[in-house]
Amino acid sequence: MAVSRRLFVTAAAALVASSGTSVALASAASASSGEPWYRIPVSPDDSPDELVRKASRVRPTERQIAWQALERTAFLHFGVNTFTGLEWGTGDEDPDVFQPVGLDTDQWARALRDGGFKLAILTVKHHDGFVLYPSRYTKHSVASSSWQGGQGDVLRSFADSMRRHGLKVGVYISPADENQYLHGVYANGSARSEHTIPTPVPGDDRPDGPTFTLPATDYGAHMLDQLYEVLTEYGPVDEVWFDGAQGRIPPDKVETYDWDSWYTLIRTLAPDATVAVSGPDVRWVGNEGGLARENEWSVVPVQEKANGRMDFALSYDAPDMGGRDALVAAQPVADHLQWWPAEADVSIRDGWFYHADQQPKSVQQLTDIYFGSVGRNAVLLLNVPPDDRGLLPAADVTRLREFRERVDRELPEDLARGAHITRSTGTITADLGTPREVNRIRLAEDIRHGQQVETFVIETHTGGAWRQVTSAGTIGASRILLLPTPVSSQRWRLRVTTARRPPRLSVFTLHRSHPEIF
Ligand code: FUL
Repeated sequence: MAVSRRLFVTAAAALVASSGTSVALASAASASSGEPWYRIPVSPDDSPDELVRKASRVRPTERQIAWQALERTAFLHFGVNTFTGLEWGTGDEDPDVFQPVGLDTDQWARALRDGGFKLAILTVKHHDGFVLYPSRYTKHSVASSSWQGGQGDVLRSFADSMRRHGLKVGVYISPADENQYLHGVYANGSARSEHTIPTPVPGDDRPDGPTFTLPATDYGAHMLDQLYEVLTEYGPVDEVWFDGAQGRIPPDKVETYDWDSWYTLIRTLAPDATVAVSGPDVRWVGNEGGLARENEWSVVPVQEKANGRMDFALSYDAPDMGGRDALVAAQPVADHLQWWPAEADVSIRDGWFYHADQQPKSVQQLTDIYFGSVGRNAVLLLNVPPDDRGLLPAADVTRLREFRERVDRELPEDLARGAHITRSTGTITADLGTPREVNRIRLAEDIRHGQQVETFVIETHTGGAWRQVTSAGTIGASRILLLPTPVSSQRWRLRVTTARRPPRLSVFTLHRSHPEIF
């Protein structure tokens, strides 16, 4: 490999293009000029008011704003488990079990697009370590299967199909790797040392590209090599998903992951990609039911762990992640307040992988999940597992379409469109010209100005006075309120009752769902 023409990126230099940049700039900016940024340091001496003031200054990055706007994203769990019936593989599967003879990733893309999804994340590597593209760094891959004569490449097919159908591309790359554990690489106790990435292999015919010198263990370097392959050979990647589970690897066999080096590589090779959920851009909502909290904050207290890993300062399942009490409760361990928005993952079936005896969730369940995630300031990540033919099952395809149609009927035409709108700080009033029945209300803050609303009320003007119809807590990037029964009024008002600083409201739409079709 002709490294001389490559761009060399060292750990220090790469920080300039990595999450480290933001950290460095955040500290500098907030300390010197008082300007907002996506991550602001906190101290145990900060008063409760100071914590809230700091939280009000935190802002999302451009990539977080773009990610939040996706609203509906999909997971595709697919791999050797699809053929063995397991949820967590063993790492010593015969690669020849992988035989998706009817693979049609265009069918996946069409079904997801028709379901309203904007991005799909493929399990390029699950905990078993089997990878869905022909990697130079493992034999546990599609290249060792007789499927397509060892020439198959699911990742390429997936990425091409998604882009062709207008979906963004995400990759799930499991940090836990049972195959590498069995080969004595994962958790082998090797010290962190400088590695040059990509590691040359015999007959390497890759064109020149950037070369990195980064600290890593043996296994950390293996991950870097695979990340390098995925991020340089398959076109632009929009989300890299690192999960936190250990699979079947014994809990005492611990590999301390080289997060800082992995993030540096990703930021340099895929600067627009969000890194979730063991990553700095997106956090796990804390359950696998697809449900956000009633009041979901995108500014949360965090603490930095070994090798730059971003972690929760409060427990991931705390009932309040970012309200005033949470900011104070986290104070002993929090080192920063960060824009770390919630991603709510759930599977359309009971398992993450396909099992013939499971059925997709009902339209009603999916609709509840939609209101519980997108309707509560989170992005929905719905898993739809391809079957052992390599197709999304017909029942799931139908269900995805029905789900999209139902959401469309839940939130039809905005009745406030064309209404006479008046605004003052924290209040938007819509005069519809004539009384209209409403039972769904959609709200948003312009998150470029942070998340500020703590409580608000919805009121109608009835009998000469404003009367409360409903009230709630946070708004954030997306809040959808469901009224149990339709309310008819000509004048509707959103009034913010508590906020961290004057909010910028960007959406106030009124809808009457079409119950007759449900
Ligand atoms: C978990 C994994 O252990 C599951 O198999 C699945 O991939 C889920 C999305 O994340 O941590």
